[in-house]
Amino acid sequence: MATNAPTRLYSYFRSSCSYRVRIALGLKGVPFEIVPVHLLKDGGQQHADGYRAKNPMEQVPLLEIEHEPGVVVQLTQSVAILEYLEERFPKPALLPGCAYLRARVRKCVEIVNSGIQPLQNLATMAEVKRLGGDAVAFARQANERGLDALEAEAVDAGGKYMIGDEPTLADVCLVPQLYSARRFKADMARYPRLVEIDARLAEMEGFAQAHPDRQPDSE
Ligand SMILES: N[C@@H](CCC(=O)N[C@@H](CS)C(=O)NCC(=O)O)C(=O)O
Repeated sequence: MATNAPTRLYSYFRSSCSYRVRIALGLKGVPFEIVPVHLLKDGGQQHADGYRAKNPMEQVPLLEIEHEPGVVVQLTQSVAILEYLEERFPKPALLPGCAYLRARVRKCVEIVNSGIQPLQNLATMAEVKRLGGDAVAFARQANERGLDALEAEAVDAGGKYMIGDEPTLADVCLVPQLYSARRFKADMARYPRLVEIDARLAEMEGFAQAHPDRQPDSE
Protein backbone atom coordinates (compact mmCIF):
# COMPACT_ATOMS: atom_id res chain seq x y z
CA MET A 1 0.00 0.00 0.00
CA ALA A 2 1.87 3.12 -1.20
CA THR A 3 1.63 6.32 0.79
CA ASN A 4 2.34 9.84 -0.48
CA ALA A 5 3.56 11.65 2.64
CA PRO A 6 6.86 10.22 3.89
CA THR A 7 6.70 7.79 6.77
CA ARG A 8 8.96 9.03 9.56
CA LEU A 9 10.26 7.18 12.57
CA TYR A 10 11.49 9.23 15.50
CA SER A 11 14.16 6.89 16.75
CA TYR A 12 17.37 6.53 18.74
CA PHE A 13 19.81 4.02 17.30
CA ARG A 14 20.30 2.14 20.59
CA SER A 15 16.66 2.24 21.68
CA SER A 16 15.31 -1.31 21.70
CA CYS A 17 11.73 -0.07 21.25
CA SER A 18 12.73 1.92 18.15
CA TYR A 19 14.68 -1.11 16.90
CA ARG A 20 11.46 -3.21 17.10
CA VAL A 21 9.64 -0.78 14.83
CA ARG A 22 12.57 -0.49 12.40
CA ILE A 23 12.52 -4.29 12.02
CA ALA A 24 8.76 -4.43 11.37
CA LEU A 25 8.90 -1.61 8.81
CA GLY A 26 11.80 -3.34 7.06
CA LEU A 27 10.14 -6.77 7.02
CA LYS A 28 6.96 -5.28 5.61
CA GLY A 29 8.84 -3.25 3.01
CA VAL A 30 7.51 0.12 4.17
CA PRO A 31 10.02 2.84 3.20
CA PHE A 32 10.70 5.29 6.02
CA GLU A 33 12.95 8.12 7.11
CA ILE A 34 14.65 8.24 10.49
CA VAL A 35 14.27 11.38 12.59
CA PRO A 36 16.98 11.00 15.22
CA VAL A 37 16.11 11.83 18.83
CA HIS A 38 19.26 11.63 20.94
CA LEU A 39 18.31 10.32 24.38
CA LEU A 40 21.46 11.67 26.06
CA LYS A 41 22.51 14.83 24.19
CA ASP A 42 21.17 18.21 25.35
CA GLY A 43 19.89 16.59 28.55
CA GLY A 44 17.90 14.18 26.39
CA GLN A 45 16.17 15.46 23.27
CA GLN A 46 13.08 13.41 24.22
CA HIS A 47 12.49 15.99 26.96
CA ALA A 48 12.53 19.01 24.61
CA ASP A 49 9.24 20.93 24.48
CA GLY A 50 8.71 20.26 20.78
CA TYR A 51 9.07 16.52 21.23
CA ARG A 52 7.06 16.36 24.46
CA ALA A 53 4.17 17.95 22.57
CA LYS A 54 4.24 14.95 20.22
CA ASN A 55 4.78 12.34 22.93
CA PRO A 56 4.02 13.34 26.53
CA MET A 57 5.79 10.16 27.70
CA GLU A 58 9.04 11.72 26.41
CA GLN A 59 10.14 8.46 24.83
CA VAL A 60 10.94 7.03 21.42
CA PRO A 61 9.72 5.60 19.12
CA LEU A 62 7.13 7.75 17.45
CA LEU A 63 5.83 6.85 14.01
CA GLU A 64 4.43 9.47 11.67
CA ILE A 65 2.52 7.85 8.82
CA GLU A 66 -0.14 8.71 6.29
CA HIS A 67 -3.04 6.66 7.60
CA GLU A 68 -5.29 7.48 4.68
CA PRO A 69 -4.80 9.88 1.77
CA GLY A 70 -4.04 13.30 3.24
CA VAL A 71 -4.31 12.17 6.88
CA VAL A 72 -0.94 11.92 8.62
CA VAL A 73 -1.08 10.42 12.12
CA GLN A 74 1.45 10.08 14.90
CA LEU A 75 1.63 6.84 16.87
CA THR A 76 3.59 6.03 20.00
CA GLN A 77 4.12 2.85 22.06
CA SER A 78 6.06 0.34 20.01
CA VAL A 79 3.68 -2.58 20.50
CA ALA A 80 0.69 -0.48 19.42
CA ILE A 81 2.75 0.55 16.39
CA LEU A 82 3.65 -3.07 15.61
CA GLU A 83 0.00 -4.09 15.79
CA TYR A 84 -0.98 -1.14 13.57
CA LEU A 85 1.63 -2.10 10.97
CA GLU A 86 0.46 -5.71 11.09
CA GLU A 87 -3.13 -4.68 10.34
CA ARG A 88 -2.21 -2.08 7.78
CA PHE A 89 0.44 -4.09 5.92
CA PRO A 90 -0.59 -7.72 6.50
CA LYS A 91 2.17 -9.31 4.40
CA PRO A 92 4.38 -10.90 5.50
CA ALA A 93 2.25 -11.84 8.50
CA LEU A 94 4.02 -11.38 11.82
CA LEU A 95 1.21 -13.00 13.78
CA PRO A 96 0.31 -16.67 13.21
CA GLY A 97 -3.07 -17.76 11.90
CA CYS A 98 -3.83 -19.85 15.00
CA ALA A 99 -5.29 -18.09 18.05
CA TYR A 100 -3.23 -20.19 20.47
CA LEU A 101 0.02 -19.40 18.67
CA ARG A 102 -0.92 -15.71 18.48
CA ALA A 103 -1.38 -15.75 22.24
CA ARG A 104 2.04 -17.34 22.63
CA VAL A 105 3.60 -14.70 20.40
CA ARG A 106 1.91 -11.92 22.41
CA LYS A 107 3.07 -13.55 25.62
CA CYS A 108 6.68 -13.24 24.43
CA VAL A 109 6.05 -9.66 23.34
CA GLU A 110 4.75 -8.82 26.82
CA ILE A 111 7.64 -10.53 28.59
CA VAL A 112 9.92 -8.15 26.70
CA ASN A 113 7.68 -5.10 26.63
CA SER A 114 6.46 -5.05 30.22
CA GLY A 115 8.68 -7.60 31.96
CA ILE A 116 12.13 -6.48 30.85
CA GLN A 117 12.41 -3.21 28.92
CA PRO A 118 10.76 -0.84 31.43
CA LEU A 119 13.18 -2.09 34.12
CA GLN A 120 16.23 -1.24 32.02
CA ASN A 121 14.97 2.02 30.56
CA LEU A 122 17.12 5.12 30.96
CA ALA A 123 14.69 6.84 33.33
CA THR A 124 14.38 3.73 35.53
CA MET A 125 18.12 3.25 35.69
CA ALA A 126 18.61 6.89 36.63
CA GLU A 127 16.15 6.44 39.48
CA VAL A 128 17.84 3.24 40.72
CA LYS A 129 21.13 5.12 40.71
CA ARG A 130 19.59 8.08 42.53
CA LEU A 131 18.37 5.69 45.23
CA GLY A 132 21.93 4.41 45.65
CA GLY A 133 21.52 1.13 43.76
CA ASP A 134 23.63 -0.47 41.05
CA ALA A 135 21.61 0.42 37.96
CA VAL A 136 23.54 -1.82 35.56
CA ALA A 137 23.21 -4.86 37.84
CA PHE A 138 19.50 -4.11 38.19
CA ALA A 139 19.08 -3.93 34.41
CA ARG A 140 21.15 -7.08 33.91
CA GLN A 141 19.03 -9.00 36.39
CA ALA A 142 15.79 -7.86 34.73
CA ASN A 143 17.15 -9.02 31.38
CA GLU A 144 18.28 -12.39 32.71
CA ARG A 145 14.99 -13.11 34.45
CA GLY A 146 12.93 -12.32 31.35
CA LEU A 147 15.29 -14.13 29.00
CA ASP A 148 15.11 -17.24 31.22
CA ALA A 149 11.36 -17.28 30.56
CA LEU A 150 11.83 -16.69 26.82
CA GLU A 151 14.45 -19.45 26.56
CA ALA A 152 12.03 -21.93 28.13
CA GLU A 153 9.27 -20.75 25.82
CA ALA A 154 11.43 -21.10 22.69
CA VAL A 155 12.56 -24.60 23.68
CA ASP A 156 8.98 -25.61 24.33
CA ALA A 157 7.72 -24.10 21.06
CA GLY A 158 10.45 -26.00 19.20
CA GLY A 159 10.44 -23.98 15.96
CA LYS A 160 13.12 -22.34 13.81
CA TYR A 161 12.19 -19.00 15.32
CA MET A 162 10.77 -17.91 18.68
CA ILE A 163 7.30 -19.33 18.00
CA GLY A 164 7.10 -21.51 14.90
CA ASP A 165 8.99 -21.63 11.64
CA GLU A 166 8.33 -18.07 10.45
CA PRO A 167 9.44 -14.82 12.12
CA THR A 168 6.74 -13.22 14.26
CA LEU A 169 6.36 -10.22 16.53
CA ALA A 170 8.01 -12.37 19.21
CA ASP A 171 11.22 -12.30 17.14
CA VAL A 172 10.77 -8.60 16.36
CA CYS A 173 10.90 -7.97 20.13
CA LEU A 174 13.48 -10.65 20.96
CA VAL A 175 16.31 -9.39 18.76
CA PRO A 176 16.45 -5.82 20.18
CA GLN A 177 16.18 -7.23 23.69
CA LEU A 178 19.16 -9.52 23.14
CA TYR A 179 21.08 -6.51 21.84
CA SER A 180 20.32 -4.71 25.13
CA ALA A 181 21.06 -7.79 27.23
CA ARG A 182 24.52 -8.01 25.70
CA ARG A 183 25.13 -4.34 26.48
CA PHE A 184 24.27 -5.05 30.11
CA LYS A 185 26.59 -8.08 30.03
CA ALA A 186 23.87 -10.60 30.75
CA ASP A 187 25.10 -14.18 30.90
CA MET A 188 24.23 -15.22 27.34
CA ALA A 189 25.45 -18.79 27.90
CA ARG A 190 22.14 -19.33 29.69
CA TYR A 191 20.24 -18.84 26.42
CA PRO A 192 21.60 -21.20 23.74
CA ARG A 193 18.26 -21.44 21.96
CA LEU A 194 17.70 -17.68 21.89
CA VAL A 195 21.24 -17.08 20.65
CA GLU A 196 20.70 -19.62 17.87
CA ILE A 197 17.41 -17.95 16.83
CA ASP A 198 19.08 -14.53 16.96
CA ALA A 199 21.85 -15.69 14.61
CA ARG A 200 19.27 -17.06 12.16
CA LEU A 201 17.29 -13.80 12.22
CA ALA A 202 20.43 -11.71 11.73
CA GLU A 203 20.72 -13.19 8.25
CA MET A 204 17.39 -11.67 7.20
CA GLU A 205 17.67 -8.22 5.61
CA GLY A 206 14.68 -6.85 7.54
CA PHE A 207 16.47 -7.59 10.80
CA ALA A 208 19.97 -6.73 9.59
CA GLN A 209 19.11 -3.26 8.25
CA ALA A 210 17.44 -2.34 11.55
CA HIS A 211 20.56 -3.01 13.64
CA PRO A 212 21.74 -0.01 15.70
CA ASP A 213 25.13 -0.02 13.95
CA ARG A 214 23.42 0.60 10.60
CA GLN A 215 21.40 3.64 11.66
CA PRO A 216 22.15 7.18 10.43
CA ASP A 217 22.50 8.37 14.06
CA SER A 218 24.74 5.46 15.09
CA GLU A 219 27.88 6.55 16.98
N1 LIG B 1 6.41 1.27 26.15
C1 LIG B 1 7.16 2.17 25.34
C2 LIG B 1 8.51 2.39 25.98
C3 LIG B 1 9.33 3.39 25.22
C4 LIG B 1 10.68 3.61 25.88
O1 LIG B 1 10.90 3.29 27.04
N2 LIG B 1 11.60 4.18 25.10
C5 LIG B 1 12.92 4.42 25.62
C6 LIG B 1 13.96 3.96 24.63
S1 LIG B 1 13.83 2.22 24.31
C7 LIG B 1 13.08 5.91 25.85
O2 LIG B 1 12.69 6.71 25.02
N3 LIG B 1 13.69 6.30 26.98
C8 LIG B 1 13.91 7.66 27.28
C9 LIG B 1 14.00 7.95 28.75
O3 LIG B 1 13.89 7.04 29.58
O4 LIG B 1 14.21 9.13 29.06
C10 LIG B 1 7.28 1.63 23.93
O5 LIG B 1 7.19 0.41 23.77
O6 LIG B 1 7.39 2.40 22.96
